[in-house]
Amino acid sequence: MEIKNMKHITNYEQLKAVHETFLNISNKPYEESNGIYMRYKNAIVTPKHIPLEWRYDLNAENNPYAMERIGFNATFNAGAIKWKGNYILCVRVEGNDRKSFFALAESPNGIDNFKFWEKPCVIPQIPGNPDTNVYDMRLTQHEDGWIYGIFCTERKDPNAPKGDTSSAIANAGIVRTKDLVNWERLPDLISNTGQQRNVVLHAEFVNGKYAVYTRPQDGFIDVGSGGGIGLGYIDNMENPVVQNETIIFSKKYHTIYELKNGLGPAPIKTSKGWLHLAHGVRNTAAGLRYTLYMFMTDLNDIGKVTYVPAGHFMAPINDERVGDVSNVLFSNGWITDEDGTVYIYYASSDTRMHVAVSSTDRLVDYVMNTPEDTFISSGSVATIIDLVDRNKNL
Ligand code: M1P
Repeated sequence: MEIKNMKHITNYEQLKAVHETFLNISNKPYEESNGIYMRYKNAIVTPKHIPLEWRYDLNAENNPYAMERIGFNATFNAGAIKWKGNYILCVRVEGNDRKSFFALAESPNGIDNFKFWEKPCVIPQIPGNPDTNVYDMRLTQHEDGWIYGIFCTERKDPNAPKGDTSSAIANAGIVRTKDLVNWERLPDLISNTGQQRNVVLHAEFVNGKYAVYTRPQDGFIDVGSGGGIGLGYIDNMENPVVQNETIIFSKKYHTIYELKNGLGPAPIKTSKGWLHLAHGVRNTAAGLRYTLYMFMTDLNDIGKVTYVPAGHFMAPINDERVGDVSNVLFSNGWITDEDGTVYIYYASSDTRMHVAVSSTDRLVDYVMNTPEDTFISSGSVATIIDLVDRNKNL
């Protein structure tokens, strides 16, 4: 039976043509910028980008109403890597069934025309201990020759009291690949500091060891006493025991990372130090607010934080503010071109992916020359007056 006035394409060729036109829409930057980065107007990967073959049974005999058979809810928190000259996002795709998985989307220019590869990634399971849900993969091209993907694996808490159907345990799952197609599963991270999320592999060996940024947490949501970005070392990724884990960047009262924080993508190496992008979380009457911030660590001592600009680097604006989990920006992927252009891939409100473009020079300048937080209002005023006075004397 037809439904009166329902606008719906039932011709598959037409459906494909409309989808193809949508995928090829070009993206334009906002006219205004703060000089630090240039945000692009269109979201770059959304559920509408999901291939029709994943959503529809395209056999009209099986699907006479041309109805969607599998629905997708969100595409967000993507890892990123430059691969064979193209820009690849390892997207967290969430189905209507609430399960997240990883799928690669590729663009020739990093800002638009992202298209998913034919099929989602197949992540091998640990025998007898399958992941219930997986998300937020950080891709690191390590100097050992492998591309590692570290992601959050979530499983039901086996010690949850009867009737508690929500308590879960988060840990870091680890895969590696040489072609982005075949993924080898390694054991999950072994850490003695509680649950783990936002674990990121550093791209270089440090004193012959693998270095991992961690985010120990007491519970699934609350970081509790373990809060902060940690750094630990692993001898062998096939037995990933984290040793000497210390917190290098703590949460702190009355900052944008008052409640918790977590590292984004693997840091970018520059002549001045390692550039880091992270998220900071604070509580508000409207719920948690996630913004992005940057900091730098010492080139030769990666545990030493050298520069921390005050406040957020990026916060949700306009439509970015609203989604499944509103008031959230989250980033776990960026790509640096050989000429120093940096593509910052970020998700808004746990719903869709965006891009902002900057350069290593600008980001280094931002991190080194933005005033630090004084942690009190009168200090902020003094910082502003200092700038006003210096401008007056020009
Ligand atoms: O909902 C916001 C984010 O919450 C978690 O991040 P964190 O552990 O730092 O609080 C993750 O579930 C992340 O995927 C999500 O975007």
